[in-house]
Amino acid sequence: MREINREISEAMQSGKTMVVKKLVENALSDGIPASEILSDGLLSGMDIIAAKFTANEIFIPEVLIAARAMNAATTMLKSHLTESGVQPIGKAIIGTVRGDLHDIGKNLVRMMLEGKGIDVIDMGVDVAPEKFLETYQIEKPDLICLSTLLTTTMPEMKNTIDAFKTADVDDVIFMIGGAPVNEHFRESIGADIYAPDAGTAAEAAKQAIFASKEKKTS
Ligand code: B1M
Repeated sequence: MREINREISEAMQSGKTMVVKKLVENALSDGIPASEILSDGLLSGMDIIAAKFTANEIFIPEVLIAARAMNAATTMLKSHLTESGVQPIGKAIIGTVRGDLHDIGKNLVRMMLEGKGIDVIDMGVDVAPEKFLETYQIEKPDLICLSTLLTTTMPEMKNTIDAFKTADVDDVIFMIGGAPVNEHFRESIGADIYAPDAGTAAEAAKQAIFASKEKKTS
């Protein structure tokens, strides 16, 4: 791993937002690809945070400040991870489901979707099923993207899909993701796509939008 990515990882873990931002700026001006800064610097640092949190070596305040630094840095990488001037191929709504406040993974998925030329409406965290439905009715997106990190909020994914069924909305594609969910869970709640990571999510979203548009025109 490059030294600067190690420094980014360490500063992020300590929650030193200003230092992380400066290091990311330096790395970008040295020509280090944004994707490498993301994977070797930020995501590898968050893996260490996750392991320490699980082992009770650090607690919520430390995780929270690291997460703030992580979000600030990924925002800086956004324009480098997404192609500018791309004509939108479709529209998506994304949000973390009701009861869940985790947003780092969701934010990465949003950026990657934008990178594929998808217009994304980010509803933030703790989004209730009726809020997803209300926004769907205004925005009419091709895709609804649900994220969750907590096992306790996994049922909110089903509640959201059920709210659409109850409202007789069946022409929307549901994509789900987040650490506790998997393909088996996707099937059990009637979602259309499960993606394990942001890159896979973006490619799957693009393919699904193309397939749905082709179906509608044929
Ligand atoms: Co929380 N937390 N947390 N936390 N937190 C976890 C998730 C946990 C696994 C840690 C642990 O105990 N080992 C655990 C959940 C256990 C469980 O449910 N079985 C946990 C817990 C328990 C909690 C609290 C309940 C703690 C408490 O209060 N006692 C509390 C809950 C608050 C709430 O939400 N109501 C809580 C709080 C927090 C912080 C606020 C401190 C902070 C979040 C800050 C923020 O997000 N702004 C936090 C963090 C940072 C974590 C860990 C350490 C890291 C999560 C993360 O950002 N990972 C996490 C431990 C872990 O994940 N191992 C943990 C990096 C991120 C890039 O990965 O989000 O997985 P991830 O996203 C990936 C994929 O999952 C996928 O793509 C992303 C990138 O490739 N993906 C999608 C995600 N969404 C997708 C959607 C898609 C497709 C792919 O399509 C739509």
